[in-house]
Amino acid sequence: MTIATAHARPNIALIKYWGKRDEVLMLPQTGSLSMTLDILPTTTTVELTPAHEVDTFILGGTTASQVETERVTRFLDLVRELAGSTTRATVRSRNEAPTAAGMASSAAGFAALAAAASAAYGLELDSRALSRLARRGSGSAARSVIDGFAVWHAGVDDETSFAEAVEAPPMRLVSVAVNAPRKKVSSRDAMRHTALTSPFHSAWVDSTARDLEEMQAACRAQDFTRIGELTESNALRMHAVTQSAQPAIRYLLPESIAVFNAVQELRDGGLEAYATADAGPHVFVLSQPEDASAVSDALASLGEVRIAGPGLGVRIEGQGTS
Ligand code: 2P0
Repeated sequence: MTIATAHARPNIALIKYWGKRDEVLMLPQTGSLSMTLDILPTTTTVELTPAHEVDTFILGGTTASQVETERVTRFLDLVRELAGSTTRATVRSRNEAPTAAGMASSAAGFAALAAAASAAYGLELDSRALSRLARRGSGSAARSVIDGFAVWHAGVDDETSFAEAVEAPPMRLVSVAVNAPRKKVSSRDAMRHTALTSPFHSAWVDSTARDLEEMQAACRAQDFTRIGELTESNALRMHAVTQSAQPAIRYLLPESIAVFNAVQELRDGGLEAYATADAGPHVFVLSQPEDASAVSDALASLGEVRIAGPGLGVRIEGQGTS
């Protein structure tokens, strides 16, 4: 194959990844657990261009920056190494999620790039190998390879650090996009800074490892209440540890806190909902499917709301010779 297109969607972690133990292999300090969403897809086409001396990266119809293109080239180098190729490529990617605003666009982006590039270069990778490859582009991308709910095993080396599907009860995530500017600190820099400077980081790592065990047990038991409690407390701890770095990193804005408060009030009123947020100000609210509309209506005055269900992992949508 010399051209291939893949679709992937973002995922939101219910148990978060925040810290690497190996920055080259992209091994996390803890495992994490996520829901791949059925909204905001990324579509990526990789076309081999034997006549070119460099890779080209077109993002949303515009030539990407040098920094973005270098990151894609480093990732394509891994694929070329696996395929025994030196051929350059043109990558065209379209993203429905707001890039760099805490909507997990790098997860969908690198899951789609891993699938499209491996197909274009003629590799046949199973889901585990694709998850390991996507991880090298962006850690959370390992999880967007997988349908529905995924656990990313921290692992001890390249072979053992991959995501796979887990059973979970039916759930929805209501995204509440608050009005916010583009974020200033990337997740990658922020997690490194947190690990280096927060006196609480080791407590974060220890407690997240325990949270993941408990979350997997709650998923097996189909215990929505426990899943929700763990989701919200793990997210708040992640934001606490970033704020305990020196200097502090704050992703949550007053508008985000208002959503966490409103969710608490919904619970107090008998509507079961739990909030989480990634490295940005937007909030995602976990509910049972039958409650999602009520949760969404109740939060609509606080941001742009959208209900997401569990979505498909990465898929190749077309391939051939150009
Ligand atoms: C997560 N996040 O588990 C956590 C929670 C954001 C907050 O994974 O350096 O883009 O590329 O591996 O995956 C975002 O970080 O970072 C992330 P890299 P990534 O979803």
